[in-house]
Amino acid sequence: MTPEFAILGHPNEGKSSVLSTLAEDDSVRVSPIPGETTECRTFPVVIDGREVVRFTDTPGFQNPGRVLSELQKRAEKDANPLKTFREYAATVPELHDDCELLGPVERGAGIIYVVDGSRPVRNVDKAEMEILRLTGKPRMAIINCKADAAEHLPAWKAEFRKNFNSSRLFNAHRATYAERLLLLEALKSIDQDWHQVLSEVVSAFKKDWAARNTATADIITGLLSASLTLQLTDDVSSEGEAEKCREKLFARYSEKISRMEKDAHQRIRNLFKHNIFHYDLPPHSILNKDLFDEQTWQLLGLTRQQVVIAGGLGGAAIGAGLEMATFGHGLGVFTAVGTIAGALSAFFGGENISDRATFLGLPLGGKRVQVGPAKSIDLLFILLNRTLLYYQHIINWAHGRRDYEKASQVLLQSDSPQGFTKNWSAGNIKICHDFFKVIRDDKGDNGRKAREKFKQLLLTTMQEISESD
Ligand SMILES: Nc1nc2c(ncn2[C@@H]2O[C@H](COP(=O)(O)OP(=O)(O)OP(=O)(O)O)[C@@H](O)[C@H]2O)c(=O)[nH]1
Ligand SMILES: [Mg+2]
Repeated sequence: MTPEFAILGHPNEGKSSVLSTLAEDDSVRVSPIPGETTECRTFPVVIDGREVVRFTDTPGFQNPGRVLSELQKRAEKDANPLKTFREYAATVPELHDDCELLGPVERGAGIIYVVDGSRPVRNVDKAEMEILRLTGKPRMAIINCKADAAEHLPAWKAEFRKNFNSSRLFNAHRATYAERLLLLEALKSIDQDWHQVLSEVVSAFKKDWAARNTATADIITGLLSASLTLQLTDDVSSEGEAEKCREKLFARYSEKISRMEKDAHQRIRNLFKHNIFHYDLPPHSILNKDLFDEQTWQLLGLTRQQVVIAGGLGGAAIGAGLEMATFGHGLGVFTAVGTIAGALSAFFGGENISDRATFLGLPLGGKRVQVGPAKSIDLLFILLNRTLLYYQHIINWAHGRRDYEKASQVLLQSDSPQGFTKNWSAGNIKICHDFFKVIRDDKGDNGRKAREKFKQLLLTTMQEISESD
């Protein structure tokens, strides 16, 4: 049987937000106005086509004092006081919400009680907790602090010790994948009968996460292969035209790669079930900079030491990298070479590659200008770091979070201005280098091995990002 948990509590404490984050469902309605949820609604968590657990959103308690006294009255004489109370409450209009919210509990759902721990405990809360205790159902309390205030936490915890099988801090706006798993793990302990089935739920969550990471690794290798092999050519008739043509080609080249990058990011976002909102990155994020912005390249490219390592692995792949590194970051990678076009041509070619000998068999005396494929491994590192940064944003964006503008200012202070590859070892650089070498030709055993190793490196890195705070 699929385990069900009902999220209960006072109005506006963040019940729907907690549910949204736990179930990774951004279709859950959340609102700053109390009383948003008026009917129960069940959200299934489906993994591999199978519903593994379901969470039910409920309206907040409206009359906890009255509900408690009615329940207490019945507790003395009825075999099932919850049932007889709900039969009674169904006939009293002002008890609509209270009757509705206890529906899932009556049918056997476990209870997750949500409070905003940044405010003091009041008598109505105590009444609600007593109601839940009287139901006799397995229950856990969640402290969702809406503001950064810890002074009331000891009082809340003391109440919870009396009334719940377990309690946990869980922030609907900031909870990460690791914290969601910890919460599910903790749910196991609230009732022995659920231990087995919830262990299966936890394994299903882990397996699903690993599958998403694998799909992300495929998206990243696909993006890198497509952009690093991208090649644009155009024909011109004179040397004078060639310079203009190169510039145009560079513009098209960078546009195309930017589009491929956006598309890859969109696919990653879908994998992690972010559907409804317009996703704004924090203003300080390096991802707001253009892919071909100088700062992007300074911060996310190879370090000087890594350039030297890559150089040692065989000159071709580092292209202009070594030259760039010796110019020094302080000078500005791009200006050091003179012009953007100059810098780009160092990285991506852009020279006249051949005389355009014939057109329909007639000699024209023109030139063919070619931009790409990337001569240097730097583009691989830039795209890789940017995509991993995007991944970090996406996996840490809690689904219950809806205050996008405010959120974007505080979100992810951990968005480091440097790339994830900054501290990579020579071994890892070699894996990237080998991947870069086979990127244009993935046939044969060597190509397959190099791709596999690179993908493994991506998976390890993503795992580390998932598990870090
Ligand atoms: N800052 C902050 N705000 C939160 C948090 N959780 C919820 N909120 C906000 O609190 C308000 C109420 O959240 P809901 O999830 O709708 O609360 P609810 O308990 O379902 O409310 P009702 O359905 O009206 O009973 C919304 O504006 C949320 O964005 C949190 O962890 N931090
Ligand atoms: Mg709600």
